[in-house]
Amino acid sequence: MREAFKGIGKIKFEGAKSSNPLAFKHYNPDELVEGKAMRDHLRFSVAYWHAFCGGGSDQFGSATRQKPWDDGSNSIENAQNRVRVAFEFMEKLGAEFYCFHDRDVAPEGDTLAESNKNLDAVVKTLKEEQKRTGIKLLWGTANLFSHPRYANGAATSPNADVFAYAAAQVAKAMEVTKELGGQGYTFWGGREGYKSLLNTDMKRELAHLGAFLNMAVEYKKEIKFKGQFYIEPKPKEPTKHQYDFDTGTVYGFLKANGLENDFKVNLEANHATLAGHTFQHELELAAALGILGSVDANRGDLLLGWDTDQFPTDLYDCTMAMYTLLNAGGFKTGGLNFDAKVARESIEPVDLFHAHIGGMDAFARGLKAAAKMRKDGCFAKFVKDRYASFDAGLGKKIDKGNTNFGELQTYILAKGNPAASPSARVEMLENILNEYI
Ligand code: XUL
Ligand code: CO
Repeated sequence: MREAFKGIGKIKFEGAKSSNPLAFKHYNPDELVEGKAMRDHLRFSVAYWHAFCGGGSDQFGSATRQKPWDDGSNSIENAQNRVRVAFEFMEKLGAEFYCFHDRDVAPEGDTLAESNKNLDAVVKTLKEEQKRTGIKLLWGTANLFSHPRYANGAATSPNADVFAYAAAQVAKAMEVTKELGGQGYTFWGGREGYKSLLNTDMKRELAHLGAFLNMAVEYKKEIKFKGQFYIEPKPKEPTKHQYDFDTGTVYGFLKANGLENDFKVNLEANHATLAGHTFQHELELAAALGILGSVDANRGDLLLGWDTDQFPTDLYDCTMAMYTLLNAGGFKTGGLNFDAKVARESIEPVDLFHAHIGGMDAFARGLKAAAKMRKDGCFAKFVKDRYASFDAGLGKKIDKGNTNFGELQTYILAKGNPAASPSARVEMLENILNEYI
C-alpha cells in the first residue's frame, strides 16, 4: 500500500528543549514514573471515528479535511484501505491502542446480515494490521445512534423491533471485539434519553435499558468474552436528557439493576463539564465507588455549551486527572482514548499528528506533575490531618459503624459545642498546586 502520511516518520521523544513540532517534548514512552513506564501508565488510544471517519463538517458547513487516501465511497475496499491508513498513523505516532464503533470501520448494509458481512470483511484487515504492528484494541462498541431507526433510542426505543435490532447489533459488535482481543467494550447511550416527557414512559424505558444491559452481561458469559464492560456517562446531546447522566446517576442505575459488579465507567472530560462537573470530580467519584474504568480524553470549550471534543491541552485538567488516577491505582483494562477531533479549520493530514502529540504531551506532563505531588505528599498529608478526628475515639467508632444516635447525643451534650475546625487553606493549597504545573 502507498504511504498515506508521506514525509512524516516515527514521532520521537526529543525533550523539552526541542522546537520540532513533530516530536514529543514530554512523552517519553520508556521513562519510568513511580517505577512504571509512561506508556503503561497512559495507555494512549486513538478514536477511529474522529481520526479517520470525521471530515470536519458541522451544522453550518460541510467537510473540510483532506484525506487523500479516501475515495469517498462506501466500498469494502475503501474501508479496508482506511484501516491500513489508521495503522500507519498509529504506528508513526506510537499509540498502542485504538477504539472503534462497528459502523466506523465498516459500511452499513441494507440488512443487518449484510452489515455483519461487511464488518467481518474489515475485521479481517484489522486483525492483520494488529498482528503486523502490535497495536491493540482498547475497546469496541456499536453505533446505536446514527441510523434513522435509532431516532427514538435503541434499548429505550418505544419500538420493540428496534430494541431487538440493537441487541443483535451489540451481540455482533461484542463478538468482533472478542475476536480482535479487545480489552473492553463500551456502552454509550447515544440516544437513550428523551426529547419530551409528553411522549415518554420513563419508568418503562429505564426498565428496558436495565434488561438490555443484563442480557449483554449474559451474552458476554455465553461467548466467553473476558473484556471489561464500560458505561460512558453523558448528560445531554443529542437528546435533551440522557439516562446515563453522570457517574453518580450511572452508579444508582447499575445498583438498581444488579449490574454494579459488571460495569465500570468510561469517563469523558467534555461529558463531565456538560453535566456541570469538573473532569476530576467524575474521576474522583468513580474511584470512590470502585467503578473507575477508562477515560475518553478531550476537553470542551468554556464559551461553547456543547460537546466540542477538542484535544486535551489544559495542564491543570491533565494533572488533576492523573493525580486521581494514580491515587486510585492507575488503569487496569482502561486507557486514555482521544475521543477528540481536529478543528474544522485544521485541514491537513499532519494536523492529526499535531493534535495527538499535544494531547500525549499534556498528559505526560500531568503524569509527571501528579507523581511529584504524590512523592512530596503535601496534599495527602493535609487531607489526612483534616480528617484526624475520625482516626481515634468517637470519630473512629463513626467510621467503623459502631455507634448510634443515642450515644452521639449523650456524647455531644456532655462535651458542649464543637471547637471550630482549622482553616481549610483553600488559597494556600491552590498556590502550592501552581508550583507543580
Ligand atoms: C459521544 C461519545 C462517543 C462514545 C462512543 O459523545 O463520546 O463517541 O465515546 O460511542
Ligand atoms: Co466518548
